[in-house]
Amino acid sequence: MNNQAICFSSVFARMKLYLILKLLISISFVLMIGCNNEVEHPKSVFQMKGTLADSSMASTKWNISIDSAWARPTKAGMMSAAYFKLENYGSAPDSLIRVSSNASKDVQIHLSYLNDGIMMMEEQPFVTIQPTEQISFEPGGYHIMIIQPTMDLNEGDSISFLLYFNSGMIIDKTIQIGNPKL
Ligand SMILES: [Cu+2]
Repeated sequence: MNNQAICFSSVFARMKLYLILKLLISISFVLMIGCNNEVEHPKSVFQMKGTLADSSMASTKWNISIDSAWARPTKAGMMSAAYFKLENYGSAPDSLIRVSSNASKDVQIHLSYLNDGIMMMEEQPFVTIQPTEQISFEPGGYHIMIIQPTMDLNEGDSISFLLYFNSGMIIDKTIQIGNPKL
């Protein structure tokens, strides 16, 4: 191999490395957008989406249950997600508008979706549940993102959540770490 050929192949190798790096950076950027978006949602977002349930404390019977709840094990400072089945057996629609936890000061409502074969996720300002409706928060769909938990979340541990609804209802829920079905 002469000098020129060696030079050419090393440029080619560097270009490949550059492209791989670029790909990795864009993937991590997508993940960052998915998880670290701390943007406050102004009221206009609620109005834009136009589906926030119009439930007032006076007219709503608070009849929402949360079953089959579990959260992913993880280490402190990493990411976890909580899943459950939400059911509205009351007569009025309601919307889950905020979630907080003792495990992290940054807990978000997320929705995962496929975009060109890549799993993405996006913060949701709220999730509306109609009377008699069941909504499953599950891997690949809605989930509660627990960003950088302050403690290790080990299988069998429990963490607590407060789920705030548009009606004014607040559900206090203890959720176990680890999927009971696995
Ligand atoms: Cu997420």
